[in-house]
Amino acid sequence: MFENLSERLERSFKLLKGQGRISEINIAESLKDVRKALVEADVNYKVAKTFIDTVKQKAIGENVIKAVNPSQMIVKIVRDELAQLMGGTSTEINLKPAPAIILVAGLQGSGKTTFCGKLANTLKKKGRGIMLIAGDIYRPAAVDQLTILAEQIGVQIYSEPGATDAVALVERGVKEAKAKGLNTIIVDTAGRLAIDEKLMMEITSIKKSINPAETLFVVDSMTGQDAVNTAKEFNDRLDFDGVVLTKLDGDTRGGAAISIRTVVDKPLKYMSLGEKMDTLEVFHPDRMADRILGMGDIVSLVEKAQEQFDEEAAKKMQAKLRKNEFTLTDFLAQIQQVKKMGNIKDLASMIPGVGKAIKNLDIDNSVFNKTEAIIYSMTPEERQNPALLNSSRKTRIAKGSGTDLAEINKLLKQFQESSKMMKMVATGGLPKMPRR
Ligand SMILES: Nc1nc2c(ncn2[C@@H]2O[C@H](COP(=O)(O)OP(=O)(O)OP(=O)(O)O)[C@@H](O)[C@H]2O)c(=O)[nH]1
Ligand SMILES: [Mg+2]
Repeated sequence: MFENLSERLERSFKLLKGQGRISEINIAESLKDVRKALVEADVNYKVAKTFIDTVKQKAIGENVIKAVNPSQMIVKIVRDELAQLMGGTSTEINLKPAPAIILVAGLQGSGKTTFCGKLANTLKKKGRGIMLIAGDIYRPAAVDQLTILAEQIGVQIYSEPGATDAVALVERGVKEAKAKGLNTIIVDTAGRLAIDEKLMMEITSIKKSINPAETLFVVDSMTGQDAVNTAKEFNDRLDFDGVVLTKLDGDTRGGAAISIRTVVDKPLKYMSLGEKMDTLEVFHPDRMADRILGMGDIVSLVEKAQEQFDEEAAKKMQAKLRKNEFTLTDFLAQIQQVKKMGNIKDLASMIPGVGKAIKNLDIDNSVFNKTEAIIYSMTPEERQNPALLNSSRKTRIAKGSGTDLAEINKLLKQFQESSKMMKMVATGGLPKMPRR
C-alpha cells in the first residue's frame, strides 16, 4: 500500500539528515519535496498546500526542535498532521437503536457488495444477528453474488428475484428482519452515478423510508482524485455518515485516503484490503499515517525527543542554580515536570527500598495542586523575589489560592530548603550518589 508515496517521503526527509537545526530554509526545501510527493500520489492540491503550510508553521514554532534532529522532528510533525488530515481518531459505526440499519451506496464496481459481506462477517463475529438485503434490482447476477456471500459467512439474506421497485423491496426486507428479531440489517444497493437523476432519487428515497443508523459511501481508492469528487457529489445528495475505502491492497497511490476527509468532512470508517471476507479493518488515521510514512517506530521517536528536551531543561536549571537564580517560577516548572512524568507514587516505588516503605501511604499528584495554586496567585515579581512577601501580600495570596497563611509559609520554607539543597548539588557540594 502506498509504496511510492512512502518512498518519496522518505527521500524528502533524507535531505534533512545531518542538519543541525531546523531553519526556514532547510525545511522549505524538504517540504517542497513532500508536497510534490503528495500531489503525485493524487492528493488534492489544495489539501497538500494547506498541509505543508501547517507542517511548516509547526516545525518552525516547535520549541523542542533544538533537542532533536530535524529530520526526526519533521517526520513526527508530518505523521501527526497526516493522521489529523485523515480524521485524527477512528470513528466507530453507529449501531443504535436496534435494529441497526446500515445502507451501503456508491459507484458501480466500487466494492459495495463485497463490503456488505465483509461487514456482515465482522458483525456476526461480534454476536449480532444479521440480515443482508439485496437491493440491487438492475444487475441480474447481483442477487446471486450476495446470496453466495451470505451462505459463505452464514447469515440470512432477503431478496426478490425480478423485483422492479427497490424502495418497496428494501422496506419489505426490513420488515422481515424485524419479524425475525434480527438486530442488524445491511442493505446492498445498485451502483450508480451521481449524475443519474433517477437512481439518485431511488437511493435518497430508500434512505428516507428506512431511516438507517448508518449510511456508508463505498469508494474505490484506486480511482484517486475521482474518488474524492464522487464522494463530494454523493454527500451533497445523500448526506452519508461515513466512508469505506476499498482496494487498499492494490497499488493505489493513496491520494483518496488522504484528501477525502478534508474535502468531504465525513469520517473514514473502514478500509477494505482484498476480496476475502476477513480483509476488512476499522480505519485508524494514526496507524494509516504510520503505514504511509513506513515508520513503525514513531512512539519511541517521540519519547526520545521528550527525553532530550528534558535534558536541556535540566541543564538550564543547573546553570540557574549555580548563579543563585532559582525562583518560585522555576519551582513551579519543576513540579510540572514531575507531574508530566506520571504518578509520583509509581515513580518513587522504582527507587530501590522505597517501594515497600510507601506502599501504604496515600500519595497522588494532587498534593501538588495546592502548591501550584499558591504560586499561580503570586505576581511575577513575587515569584522572582519571595522576600517581597509581607503579611498583607500573603493574605491576598491565601485568598486567591483558597489556602491559608500557614500553608503559604510552609511552601516558602520548602522552597528555601529545596533551593539550598539544589544549589549544593549543582555546585558539587554533595558527594555523588554511589553507583550500584
Ligand atoms: N483487491 C480488492 N478487490 C476488491 C475489494 N473489494 C472488492 N473487490 C473486487 O472488486 C470487484 C467489484 O466488487 P463488488 O463488491 O462486486 O462491487 P460493487 O460495488 O458491488 O459493484 P456493482 O454492484 O456492480 O456496482 C469484485 O471483483 C471484487 O472482488 C478490495 O478491497 N480489494
Ligand atoms: Mg454490487
